[in-house]
Amino acid sequence: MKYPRLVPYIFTVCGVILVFFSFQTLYSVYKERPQSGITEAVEHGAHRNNDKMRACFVVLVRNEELAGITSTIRQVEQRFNSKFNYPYIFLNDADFTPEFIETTTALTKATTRYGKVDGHMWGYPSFINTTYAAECREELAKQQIPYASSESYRHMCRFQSGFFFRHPLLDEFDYYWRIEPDVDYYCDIDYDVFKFMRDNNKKYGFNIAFREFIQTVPSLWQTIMNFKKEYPEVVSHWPSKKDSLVKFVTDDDGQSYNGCHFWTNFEIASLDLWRSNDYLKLFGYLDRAGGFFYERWGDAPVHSIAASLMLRKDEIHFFDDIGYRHTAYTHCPSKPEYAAKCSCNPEKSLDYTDGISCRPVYDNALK
Ligand SMILES: Nc1nc2c(ncn2[C@@H]2O[C@H](COP(=O)(O)OP(=O)(O)OP(=O)(O)O)[C@@H](O)[C@H]2O)c(=O)[nH]1
Ligand SMILES: [Mg+2]
Repeated sequence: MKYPRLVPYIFTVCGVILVFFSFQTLYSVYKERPQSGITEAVEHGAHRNNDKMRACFVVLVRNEELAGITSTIRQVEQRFNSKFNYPYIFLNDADFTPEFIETTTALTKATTRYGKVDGHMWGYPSFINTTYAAECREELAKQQIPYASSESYRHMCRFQSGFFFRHPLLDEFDYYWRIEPDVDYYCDIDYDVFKFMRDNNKKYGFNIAFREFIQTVPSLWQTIMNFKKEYPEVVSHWPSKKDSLVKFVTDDDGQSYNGCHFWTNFEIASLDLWRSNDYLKLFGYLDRAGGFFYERWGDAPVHSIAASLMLRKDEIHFFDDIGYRHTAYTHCPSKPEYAAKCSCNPEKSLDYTDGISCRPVYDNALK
């Protein structure tokens, strides 16, 4: 080497430069870190918005409805879920057949899970008099009410009212979208409906409001009113009449039920609504009153009255943009901006059909 005496100086200069840049980097990291709790909260919020939602489709279905659920899932995938990949949770009171599992798994890239509903969620509770229940079914059948004589329909309604959200396969989720066999979804949905629910603080979403056969729920309203009297500490959490949607379910200031309900064969909602202590207490009270078996209480009036009393009206959302058919009834959005996304006829929409639809009652209750 030509200048061996320079080596220590070169090392010293390099060391100084290295230390200088290290300090600068550390300083810039320090400067860019959130300086207050507020910045941190905003960042956390922004991060949360991009999180995958803990949400799923819930499908209570029988093996023999495979063709019907295949048709529904094809549409759900095409209209929405091929873009978002939310899992499907299939539930059944019997074991799913390998054919059912194979066929439905092949319909989607999303995860599919299959669960059996056990006896305490689907069956007679010990306090039900099954002989009397059979007599009640016979009585109702004389009135030509759909499913009047069906036992399984009653187990289904009780399960959908008080248990599906407690099935272990749903433990990891916060929101659900209920789907059924043989329905149609008519519109492309290009945004994440679950994020919409969370970001807008919505707890319950529907698209058809219908009038119930009142003969199926003669004592439901009075039972709920009795609950309100007996549990003032629960009711004290509920919104005031003015802030709730109570006018959706009663036309005479709470004297009686008007039969209006959200059609629960389509539901997008928060699972916490049903898992809340308030709802669990209410459901337990209704269950013990026996109306799921001695009458034919549907999950639709039960969910609808509960949501209308327990939620503020701004927590309930009408999904106008989700065109839908179940049996003979359709909701098809009429706003021109949806025309290009939907394949249904707004003139066939149930929304303002006299005597059957409760949309006018809903609109009025919102005021
Ligand atoms: N596993 C199982 N699923 C059922 C049973 N009864 C009904 N379901 C499901 O529960 C949901 C509601 O049942 P539906 O028979 O469609 O009741 P509904 O919508 O009031 O009546 P419809 O107007 O005939 O469609 C559907 O997803 C059915 O597949 C049952 O006994 N076992
Ligand atoms: Mg149905």
